Amino acid sequence: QPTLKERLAVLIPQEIENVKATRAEHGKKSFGPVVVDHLYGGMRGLPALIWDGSVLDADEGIRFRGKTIPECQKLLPKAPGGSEPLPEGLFWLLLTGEVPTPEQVTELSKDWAARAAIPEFVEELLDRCPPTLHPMSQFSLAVTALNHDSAFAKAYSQGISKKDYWGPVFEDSMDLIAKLPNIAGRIYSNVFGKGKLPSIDKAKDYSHNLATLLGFGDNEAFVELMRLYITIHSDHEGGNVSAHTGKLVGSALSDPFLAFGAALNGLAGPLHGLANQEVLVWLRKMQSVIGENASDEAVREYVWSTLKGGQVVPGYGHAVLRKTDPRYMAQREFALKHLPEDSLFKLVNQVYTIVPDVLLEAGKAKNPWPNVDAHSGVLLTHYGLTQMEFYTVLFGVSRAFGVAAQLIWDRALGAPLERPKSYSTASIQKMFANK
Ligand code: NMX
Ligand code: MLT
Repeated sequence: QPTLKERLAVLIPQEIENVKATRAEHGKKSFGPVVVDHLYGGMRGLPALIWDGSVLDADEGIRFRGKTIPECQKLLPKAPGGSEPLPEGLFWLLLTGEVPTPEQVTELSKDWAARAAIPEFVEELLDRCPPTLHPMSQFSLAVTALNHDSAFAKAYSQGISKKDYWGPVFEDSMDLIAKLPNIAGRIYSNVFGKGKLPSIDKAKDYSHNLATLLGFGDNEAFVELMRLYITIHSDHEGGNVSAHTGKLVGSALSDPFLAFGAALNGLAGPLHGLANQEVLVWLRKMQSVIGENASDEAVREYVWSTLKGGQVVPGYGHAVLRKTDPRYMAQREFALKHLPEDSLFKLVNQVYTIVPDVLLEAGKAKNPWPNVDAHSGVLLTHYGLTQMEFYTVLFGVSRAFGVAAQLIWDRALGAPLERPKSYSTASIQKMFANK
């Protein structure tokens, strides 16, 4: 059976021809007009990027290479005795569009375990960070520093030909993903005083090792949660802040460590990945104000007070989605199976029955339904991972899968430097005067 890199080497020339043919046939076709509001409105809905791993439908949610989350849960290989997909298989799917065999997934687990060690100077860098530095800042520092050993940066400085870029970018991407559990584990241990890190077990899958490094390796349900969590957070087409940032920075031929370090800085914003931390902060604050087991009316009033205070309700709304996020539903299914009686899960359900109506009544949010971040913190809290400042780091470990897959394809297909056109308000006024 071919390895992932061998399979890619076959697929790349075919895809180069496929893109050529697509451009020859459709290259001059229009998606419709670009209007001035696109420029002021955060480019919402503006077709601008190629992203092959996944496409988001406003009503149906994400499909990874055409497959929904339930389809991935069914089709991708699982660990012996497990029922959630192994993220190794999802990475294979994102990169190739194909479902790997269990043997191919096992080889990927082994490959990543073999690449997992981080350089000593990166360990020292993390050890010197004050515990008060947000885990996401530490994460981005460490990932950026991995650029020290970038195969692509080295090959570029030695004059590698454009047609060969994808090889070292593939190696860097594999190293990047493989090293994230050790980085995340070290940050968790340093910031939350968890003591000496265990080492990677080369016979275990990626999620099992991540769980072990966080101190939860003996809890099989938590390991399963990590498999589901990494699978569903990996990719959300190309326009979200982290994915787009990674692609943009990669387009300057910055190596995958620099590109993904930048992506993490975007993920660290409260309207994006940090929302999973914000949800827990908001829920806890609500409990401190209205008490536990509060009535629906008290919850409704609290939601209104959040809106009246000029704040957003974290975990609700989306720039593209217009229905409940299927990633929320996948986590809800997990909770119903593993922790139906959890009190925080019950609160999340209660909030789910109240917030959409309030947001609709308030009349501003285009999507009143919950997104992925409304649910993840509750699951982590249930198993004892209660440090909410850490939650976005786990989102970041997962997002590396989607960003890395596209970086490899971008370099394989010779994607150009991104450089859209910008305008000033004065220039727009001048351009459209008397029109
Ligand atoms: N609570 C309160 N107001 C909201 C919310 C919300 N959850 N969602 C949207 N709005 C407001 C939004 O702030 C904007 O107000 P204004 O006109 O005063 O600027 C108005 O509704 C229209 O915004 P939309 O067009 O519906 O949303 P947009 O595409 O601009 O933003 C989000 C999308 C996700 C940034 C926004 O819904 C939001 O801030 N949600 C809460 C934060 C969150 O959960 N983010 C995580 C997203 C998923 N992820 O992981 O990245
Ligand atoms: C994501 O997973 O990136 C978020 O849902 C945000 C988005 O898609 O814009």
